[in-house]
Amino acid sequence: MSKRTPTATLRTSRASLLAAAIGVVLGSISVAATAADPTLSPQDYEKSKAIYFERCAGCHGVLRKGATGKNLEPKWSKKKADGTVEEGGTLKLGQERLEKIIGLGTEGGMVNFNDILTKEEIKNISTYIQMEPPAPPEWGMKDMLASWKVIVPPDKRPKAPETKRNLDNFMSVTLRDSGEVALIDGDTKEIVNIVKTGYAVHISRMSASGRYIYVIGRDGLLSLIDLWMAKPEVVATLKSGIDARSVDTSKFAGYEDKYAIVGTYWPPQYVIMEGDTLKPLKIVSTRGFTVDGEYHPEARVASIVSSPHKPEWVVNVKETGQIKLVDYSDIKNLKEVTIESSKFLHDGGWDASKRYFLVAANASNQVAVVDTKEGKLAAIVDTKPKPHPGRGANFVHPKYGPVWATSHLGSDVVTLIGTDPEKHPQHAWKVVEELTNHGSGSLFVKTHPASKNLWVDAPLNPETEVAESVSVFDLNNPEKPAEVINIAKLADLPAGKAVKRVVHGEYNAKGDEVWFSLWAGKTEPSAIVIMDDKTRKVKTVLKDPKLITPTGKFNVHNTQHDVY
Ligand code: DHE
Repeated sequence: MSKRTPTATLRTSRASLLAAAIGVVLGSISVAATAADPTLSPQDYEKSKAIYFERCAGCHGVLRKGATGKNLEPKWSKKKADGTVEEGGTLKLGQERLEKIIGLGTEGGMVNFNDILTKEEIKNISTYIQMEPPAPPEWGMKDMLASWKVIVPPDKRPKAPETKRNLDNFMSVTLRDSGEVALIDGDTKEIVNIVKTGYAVHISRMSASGRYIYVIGRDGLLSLIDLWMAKPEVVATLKSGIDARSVDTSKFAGYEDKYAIVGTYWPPQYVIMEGDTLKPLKIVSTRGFTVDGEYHPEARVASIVSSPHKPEWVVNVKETGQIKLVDYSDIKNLKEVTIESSKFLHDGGWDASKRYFLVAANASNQVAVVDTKEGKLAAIVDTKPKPHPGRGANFVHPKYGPVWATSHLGSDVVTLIGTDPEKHPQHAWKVVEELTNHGSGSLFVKTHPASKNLWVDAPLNPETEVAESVSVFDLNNPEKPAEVINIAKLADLPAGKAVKRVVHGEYNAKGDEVWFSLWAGKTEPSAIVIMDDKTRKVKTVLKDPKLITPTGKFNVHNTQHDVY
């Protein structure tokens, strides 16, 4: 890559709303650009930097080396197997082409941004990515301790639940663009509270007891919510990093509610903390070598899952393809098993027995399977482009026995992988069937042990009709073509500019309702559509104006017990 002469040092403008929202990542950062290169005014640069962090870094990386999304460095070169060198980069693609890709999206799973960003923003971000990427600062123990807040200490919290509500069926709903979660009573459908959490809040996970919800924001802010309070509130926070996506807790017997772990995208590391106060205890870097033996400076932590059978977390390192089994029985003398799998690890879930963890290596078009009993890789399964399971879906296939399902960002199939090496060894870790989804651009599949349906979304499909619909498969007869239901129409919201993307089905605790989010623009009405699982008809639509950009929904029971 070409070296450039730094000509300007740009500082975060307090006036920039977005920049303020993501805090320290946008602190003072040097920018390298020469007069001949694409340039932006300091204000547009700061705004584009914030948009890049908010909308693009997750897929393309802070250093823009690419993962789920393509490499976006201004210039890159790579040696091919035949010894020739391939060159590329955003400078080569050029302004016009970049604006087109960002505006319209691609069939490969890149969403169209023309309903999310203004024309001016698309123009500026296209210029911004032709400039050298700035590296954000590190984030160590001193920074974490300085950020750590215990708002209600454990001894001042309730000794027993202060509510008669059925906490087992609460839903923690991500309100993505307002940086909040809505706590909804799944039985009465009332919003019990809306609490402030991290910016562009991402996921919620439960403590083993079901009392605490851990919510991670993209800014690395971890919020701990105590469900036992009459009105559940945030009782502790920790800024665990600068950019984060995953959190889990210690679920093995004897360690319930004792520890939590956050995996960060930047800096690339994980942090272990006390479960009830969030006091940080240990930070472990994940920078290192890929399965190909190349050093990667941005080896980000993607999914984390907690074993019910051992004091162990499965920590998936995206860029390196290394899966860490982290033994939390002795934090001071921490033991890690490092399993080589496949690069670009992203999201995944347990098989029905919770012995095997299946994780999408999405940009490698593979699913890696870890045998957590043996502490070994069980298989790497080739799939259609860009598998994206969420946590996947487990069911017993009438022909192939127990299977785990994933849908795909880059293909319109739903892949079924056999998961029972003991009773169905001929199907284990093989793609036994590919069902046809109503489009590509899918993010999540969902079923429940009490259900005979498999629900599949496609929110990132560039076609509005597809993005606003779901496919429902009959698990008694999976080959039968899916019923396609336009969920957005059922909500009967006023027409707006933004596509009402239907995202993330989540069951209630009993498994007789499926909740879908309509993820529209920040200033446009959104909703949660609750479907009756048996009849596949709409049951209720939650349209409260406080539900701003709802996306992920985490049912307490299903999240606590990994039911999917
Ligand atoms: Fe997610 C899970 C990363 C964008 C909603 N997402 C995950 C996980 C990772 C991840 C690593 C697994 C966590 C775990 O299990 O420990 N997500 C990323 C990204 O890097 C990406 C692609 C881009 C980004 O900039 O963040 C991204 N994710 C999104 C969204 O835009 C979604 C659709 C809406 C939102 O609210 O952000 C979104 N991601 C989710 C949800 C889950 C998730 C709902 C949990 C699924 C579950 O059922 O458990």
